[in-house]
Amino acid sequence: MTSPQPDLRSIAAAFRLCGDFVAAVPYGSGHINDTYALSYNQGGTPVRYLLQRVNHTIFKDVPGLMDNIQRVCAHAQARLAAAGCPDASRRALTLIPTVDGAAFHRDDRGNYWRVYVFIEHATGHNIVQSPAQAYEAARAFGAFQKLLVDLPGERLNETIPNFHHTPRRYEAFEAALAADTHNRAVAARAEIDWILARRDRASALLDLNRRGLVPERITHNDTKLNNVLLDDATGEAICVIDLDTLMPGLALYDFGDLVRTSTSPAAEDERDLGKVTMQLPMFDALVRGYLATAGDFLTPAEIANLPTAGMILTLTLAVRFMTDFLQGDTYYKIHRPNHNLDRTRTQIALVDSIDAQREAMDDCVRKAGTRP
Ligand code: ADP
Ligand code: GN1
Ligand code: MG
Repeated sequence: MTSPQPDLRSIAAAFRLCGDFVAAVPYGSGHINDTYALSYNQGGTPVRYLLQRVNHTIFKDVPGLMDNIQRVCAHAQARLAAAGCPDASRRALTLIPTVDGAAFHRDDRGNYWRVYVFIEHATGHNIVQSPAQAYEAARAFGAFQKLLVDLPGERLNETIPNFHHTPRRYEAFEAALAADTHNRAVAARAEIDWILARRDRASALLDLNRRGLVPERITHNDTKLNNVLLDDATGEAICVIDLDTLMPGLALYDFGDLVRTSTSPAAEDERDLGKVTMQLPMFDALVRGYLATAGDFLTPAEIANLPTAGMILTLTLAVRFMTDFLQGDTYYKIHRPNHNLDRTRTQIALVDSIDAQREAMDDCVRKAGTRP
């Protein structure tokens, strides 16, 4: 979102924050929202809060989205309290209400703002460093899905309809290609052809759902590695964050995006494609971590299709990044020319690496499924 710099101090004043405002600085590396760390002085002790402007161009029903988040955070906090958890505010996001008691603030320009308790001494990593990290991330997202199995109340709002609907993503890509409004197709011919050649894969996960093998669940839908905070001291995954896409979905979407973001030693926008590879020890750790918490409710088809999910989610992101490149970079934040094309290329390289190791990945899942 490009708009004049907001007056963060007055926006912060709309929330029930304790202490004296010190500073607000941009924070994190998310592609969608605008995130700031707010520093306050609470009687001599420095305290931070996490302030976010929700991207309402992308999320068209912010009140509905915030309703989902409120319900899930309250459910998580109730569970933690019932379990006697001593550090519940580090283990689940806690919204701080506005001075009027609302979950979000709307400013005079129509922007939506929210504040969370800042989780200190924990990091969302952009690149996986060890199988232990992969294990922890998958364990945490599996536990998060499990937490939501018995969420009371109505079906959650769909914050972005058809978010992981790969055939629809292909349709959007084909429309962008036909329009080619920025005359960029010529610069990406090889990548476009690669994507077109894999169109027949697009329905793989939806077909499993249609055949009744893979049920609808409540899923996170944006399980990239940096959306789970790992404790800086112990490496334990302590809190799942970025709940904007919480909605009905397939468990395989969540596992697939973990494979996409937690198996390669290269950044999502790495230009040296030789570095992009699906590392089997990371995949093995993801499978073990995920099954440790989700294994008791997943169906056999969900478990058997964990490798397919990794391939499909990575393919889908190749399609989405390419679509945004062709449309002139209107969706994802970019920080250099061709950024979305670079991101597309890493996804393509990762799908190729997954394809090349498919048998070994299937073996991994089979072995994990039979371990005690
Ligand atoms: P985006 O949708 O733009 O990715 P996120 O909700 O993931 O936004 O937030 C961006 C970054 O801010 C995260 O990657 C994480 O580093 C940091 N972050 C988000 N929530 C918290 C929190 N409650 N405490 C500490 N850091 C947070
Ligand atoms: C976006 O918000 P962030 O940066 O965690 C995107 C995801 C993509 C991801 C690619 C709402 O996630 O779907 O997988 O970028 N979120 C949305 O890095 O589109
Ligand atoms: Mg994020």
